[in-house]
Amino acid sequence: MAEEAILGYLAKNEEIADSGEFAAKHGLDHDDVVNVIKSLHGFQYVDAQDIKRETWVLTDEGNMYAAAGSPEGQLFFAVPAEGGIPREELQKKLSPLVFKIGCAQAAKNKWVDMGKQVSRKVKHVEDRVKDLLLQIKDGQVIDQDDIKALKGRKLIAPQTWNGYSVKKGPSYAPQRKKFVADLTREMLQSGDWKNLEFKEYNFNAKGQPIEGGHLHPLNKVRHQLRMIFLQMGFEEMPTDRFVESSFWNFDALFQPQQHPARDAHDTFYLKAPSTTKELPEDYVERVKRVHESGGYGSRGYDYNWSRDEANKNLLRTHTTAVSSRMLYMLAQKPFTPKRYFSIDRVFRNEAVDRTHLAEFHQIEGLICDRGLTLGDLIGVLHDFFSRLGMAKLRFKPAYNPYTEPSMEIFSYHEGFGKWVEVGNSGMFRPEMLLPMGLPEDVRVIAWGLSLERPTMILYGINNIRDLFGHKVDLGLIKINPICGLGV
Ligand code: FB9
Repeated sequence: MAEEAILGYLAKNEEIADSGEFAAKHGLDHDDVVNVIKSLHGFQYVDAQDIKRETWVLTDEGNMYAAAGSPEGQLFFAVPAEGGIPREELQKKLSPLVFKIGCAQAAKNKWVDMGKQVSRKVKHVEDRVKDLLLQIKDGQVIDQDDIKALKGRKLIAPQTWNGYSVKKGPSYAPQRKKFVADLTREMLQSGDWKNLEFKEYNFNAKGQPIEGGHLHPLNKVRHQLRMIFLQMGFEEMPTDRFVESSFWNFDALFQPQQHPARDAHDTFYLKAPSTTKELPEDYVERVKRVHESGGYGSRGYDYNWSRDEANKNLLRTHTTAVSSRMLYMLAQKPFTPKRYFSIDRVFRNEAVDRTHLAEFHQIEGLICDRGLTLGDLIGVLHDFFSRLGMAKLRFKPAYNPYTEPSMEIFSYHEGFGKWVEVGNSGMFRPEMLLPMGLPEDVRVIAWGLSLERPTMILYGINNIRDLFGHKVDLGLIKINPICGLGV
């Protein structure tokens, strides 16, 4: 509609001086005209210069008086021509705002006498304010003093009117050529292609965003760590069993039954199924004995070991529970050296804070072989962590119920400019290994760390809730960089 009008008008006229007048003259909505001009300008059918004009528009109050008359006008006509009207009476006839302003203005214009009885002082009045407001509404230009007065009464407000003057453009045509995007068989057969305009290829067009799956940063780091373990000749342990018995999670690791980690406010015990179905009875007997009275050179813990306690089911607190199962199974066969690793969820009934949730992913590595020493452990830790980009390590003696000696591992983090605790390690106690049936000279060195800590540091995530759980912003999952570990 507007397009034909504009292109048609320019066919016979040099220019459209003012899009506003043009729209008014052709009964078109100026906004439509502006949109068409912008589009025609984009395709160079026309050359549009924007013109600005300061105009005045009525405020909401201005619109009210343009419709109903100015307050003073309404007040004057509410006063009977003869005899006047009691002030209260008059007040009831008008809204509080109109009455208040009306009184002031009508008095100022000496139109009425504002006593207890309100009466007219003149026969007839012109509601000039209303007329002026209507003129402005109609886009007419009025005298500056009147503008100032109406503006002063907040009945009008300034507005910049944007329009265009339009001339023919370099690719002007009385009608917009239909640009076709594709050359079709029909066009070739009909020969229509000869007088068709083909749309230019926009080689900068972004194209449809290809949606696809995105790996969570935790899974990217997990993948890199798996690659590192596999490259170091480790086998992955099956970790799909979140529910474990206290026996494999604690007792098999020679962790005493009254150890604080075993009480409810550190461990999630299950209401159902509350107890495990079966355990290797002969092995259980040996674990009971080593806890109660030792053996294998150990004097044990000297307490009454409870089978019921060992039977309790829980959410595993560490993947070391998987290591105990795997080492026990290994001991049931002729001994062969093994390198095992696990990376999966563990659950701890701990206070949640910036770096701790009630669950995290534990990474664990262990090497089971004859005559291994602490030196071998330190050696493999240097090998493992150097592949994570952490070459400078320091070790601090530590304590775990299932390893002796034990060491906390620290790495110097260039970025933080300080030593960061990057894990824990140790040599599994004979009280753990020998009851399983592993040969005397077999030693098992092992270490553990979390998956969340390195991921938070590598991806600059400050609060663990932004990394894991229902508060994670999916945007992060979609646009996080590849994991540079081990590459
Ligand atoms: O992950 C930890 N720190 C860490 C690891 C890597 C890292 O990489 C950065 C890119 C540079 C940064 C930090 N930690 C272990 C150390 C601390 O964060 C510690 O405060 C929290 N620990 C968790 C347990 O919290 C209760 C991290 C988790 C942890 C601790 C110990 C083990 C596993 C996970 C273990 C073990 C073990 C020991 C002996 C034998 C077998 C397993």
